[in-house]
Amino acid sequence: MKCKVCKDKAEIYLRSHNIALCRKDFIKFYERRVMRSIEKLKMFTRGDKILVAISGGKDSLGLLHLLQKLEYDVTGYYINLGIDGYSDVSQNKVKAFSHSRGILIIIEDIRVAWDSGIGELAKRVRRPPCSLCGMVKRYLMNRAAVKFDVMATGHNQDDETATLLGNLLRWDEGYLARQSPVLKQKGSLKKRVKPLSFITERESAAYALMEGIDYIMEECPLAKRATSLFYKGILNQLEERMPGAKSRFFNGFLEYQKSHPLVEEEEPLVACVRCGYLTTSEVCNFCRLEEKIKH
Ligand code: Q46
Ligand code: ZN
Repeated sequence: MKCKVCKDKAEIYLRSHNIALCRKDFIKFYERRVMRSIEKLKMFTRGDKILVAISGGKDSLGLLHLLQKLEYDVTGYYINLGIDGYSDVSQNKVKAFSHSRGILIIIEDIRVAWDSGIGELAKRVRRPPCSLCGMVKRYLMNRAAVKFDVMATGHNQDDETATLLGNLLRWDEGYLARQSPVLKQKGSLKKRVKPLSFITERESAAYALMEGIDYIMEECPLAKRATSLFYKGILNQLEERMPGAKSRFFNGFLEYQKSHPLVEEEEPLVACVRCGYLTTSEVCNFCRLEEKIKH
């Protein structure tokens, strides 16, 4: 197969775009699409200080790499969740990435404050690990983002589509209203953006490989029971039968949302009496968790 642009040997075929591209032209094509999302949705500009949340995986490291390449002002933010056989490997990848590219990365380790990893904590407070992990990560990221203008995450189109399916299956209006590639700043909670929202998982993996990014390939071992993986499997089966179904589903939702905006029932946000974080109750979930762990 030949590259549609330069007629050299193609390295990737993109079924949903019906084009084959060589390495050089795929990278250009990929970067142009991410750039377009950033500009069209006014995610950030070159004057903004951007905190990029990274896990050591292809999406987040690929995003950080791309934004540095495009000369944005970026800093990485990594949380070591203390997951056996996984977190230390991913932290090493993140450190090597930071050294080789001269990108500043802030590293936080939850074991420093709590003496145990997220799996152990989840057992202690009897909560599903991913729900606890999500809450802890959100809190720490928002806290770290205070000194920045915007926070970017590496969620790709497959992640967003799986989330959308889950939200629809539960008819969760609140989550549906908030599902967007751009979430505006709310008080001290900084603006959050997902520049890879229109990039598939496969494209993101291909970009990371072609750009020589050494990322952690294994999934988090605690993800095995995660429903999001199950939804991704279902959506991939759908895509197999009906090419383009995933992006039609996701883009269609975003279009629909524009003309029929769902109104999020907003509970007033107040500052947590312990830490000052914006929350809907007197004490935020994070401080409540700390308290539970202490006892
Ligand atoms: S890190 Fe945390 Fe994920 Fe692992 S425990 Fe679940 S939420 S799967 S993105
Ligand atoms: Zn608090």
